[in-house]
Amino acid sequence: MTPAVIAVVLALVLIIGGFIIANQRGQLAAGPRSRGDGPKPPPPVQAPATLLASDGAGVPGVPGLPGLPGTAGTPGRGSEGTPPALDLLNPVIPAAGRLPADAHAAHPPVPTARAAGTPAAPVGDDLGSLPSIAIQMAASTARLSIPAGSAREVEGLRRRLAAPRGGFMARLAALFRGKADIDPSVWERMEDVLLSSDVGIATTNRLIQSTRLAVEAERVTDAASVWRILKTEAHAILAIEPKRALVEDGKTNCFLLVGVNGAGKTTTIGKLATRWKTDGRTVILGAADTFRAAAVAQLEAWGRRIGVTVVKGKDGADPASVAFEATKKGVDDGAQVVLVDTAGRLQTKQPLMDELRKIHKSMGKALEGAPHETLLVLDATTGQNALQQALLFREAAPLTGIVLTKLDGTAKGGIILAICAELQLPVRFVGLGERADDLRTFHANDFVEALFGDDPSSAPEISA
Ligand SMILES: Nc1nc2c(ncn2[C@@H]2O[C@H](COP(=O)(O)OP(=O)(O)O)[C@@H](O)[C@H]2O)c(=O)[nH]1
Ligand SMILES: [Mg+2]
Repeated sequence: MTPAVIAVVLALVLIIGGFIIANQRGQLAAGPRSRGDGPKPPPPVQAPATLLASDGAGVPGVPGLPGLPGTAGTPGRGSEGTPPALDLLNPVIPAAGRLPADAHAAHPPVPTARAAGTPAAPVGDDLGSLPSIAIQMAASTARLSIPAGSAREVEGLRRRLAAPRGGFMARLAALFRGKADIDPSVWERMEDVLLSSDVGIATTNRLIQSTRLAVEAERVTDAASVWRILKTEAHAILAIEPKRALVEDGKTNCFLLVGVNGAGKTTTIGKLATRWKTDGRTVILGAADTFRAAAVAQLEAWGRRIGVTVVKGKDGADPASVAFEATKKGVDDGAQVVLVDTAGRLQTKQPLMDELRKIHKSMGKALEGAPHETLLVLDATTGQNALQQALLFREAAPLTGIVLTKLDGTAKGGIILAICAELQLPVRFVGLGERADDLRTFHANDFVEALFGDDPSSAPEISA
């Protein structure tokens, strides 16, 4: 045999061997009751939140119990691969809250416990297929709960979240309220509520699956316990630890805000500047949305109101040069905060992304490491479309966090779960109105507490 023939034979053996192993793994992960809707092996089962610390590193209070891969705090599928081509001018709006079958091609959903259209299985019916180690771990840690939030903060949030609480949460709570025990159809009906509240297919599946897993591990069927577990699993999705403090002392902290027109960038900058100025920090604003004179004027109005310097260019100036000048002024003045506003017009999608790339780079030229935060501003009322925007903007600049605005204006609000689960980016702030003080620093504990309350009876009656 020549060396070439030996090499070909060896390669064939390796490929066939690899195929057999991969196939066996796929069957293991799918278990005996997988959906059976295609030959593709589904990704492994997610561990329930009750198993995980918020940073995904392990279980608090349970030494030596490691976190499992692919869950809270670990890079998710959303950060891998090439995002699908997106057309924001013609967004895919899923009918009845459901995404088209190929919408998650680059982000395959966690398999559901049931195939579409088939009746939901009774509680725990298909949990025999879950790895027994996961169930044992869940059982041993099932009593872990979310750390208590600050009562005042939670109460304030609860009032401002009246719209999503009256819609999304009220519909969810209605599945549990007044019931001693949950009935088997609860999962199917929960799926409908989550999908129609902008949670999205992938995250809905993840949430339901991990909740069912933990419910089985705890061996509970009463509505109050299932509600508590659902809340814990939602918290695990939302609790993504930011990599750094927003404003570090002794340096010029530079922020770049990006997002589509109308998302709330300029307003958020005004709100942040108000907050940090009130805290006694020196703040500089950069008007790099030079596309419309009105945009510069809007930022200047905020600057005057708050009493902070606004760096702007001449009409039609290069936005990157404005961002550079603002950053440089921040450094020269020893300012603690520089906030750079940008344009978000989608009619010129590609130039916008090129422009953002240039702005990002120019800030880095003015100060090494800047911008320290690139925050994507998303409007919660745009639902699943916000997720598509995020995938697009992520190509233009390395995003470090999300500001989710207008949560006061939607009866849905489930997009916050989808954003965290699929993008694995921390939500830094939520916008709850148009006023300067209507911006809240996002704390997953407080947020979940405000939305869910102690039990289903604390949610309002359905109002929308
Ligand atoms: N209800 C509500 N309105 C908001 C919020 N944030 C921004 N807005 C409003 O959304 C509109 C667009 O905001 P703007 O900051 O100009 O968006 P930009 O184009 O991204 O800069 C304005 O009317 C804002 O007052 C919010 O959290 N809640
Ligand atoms: Mg603006």
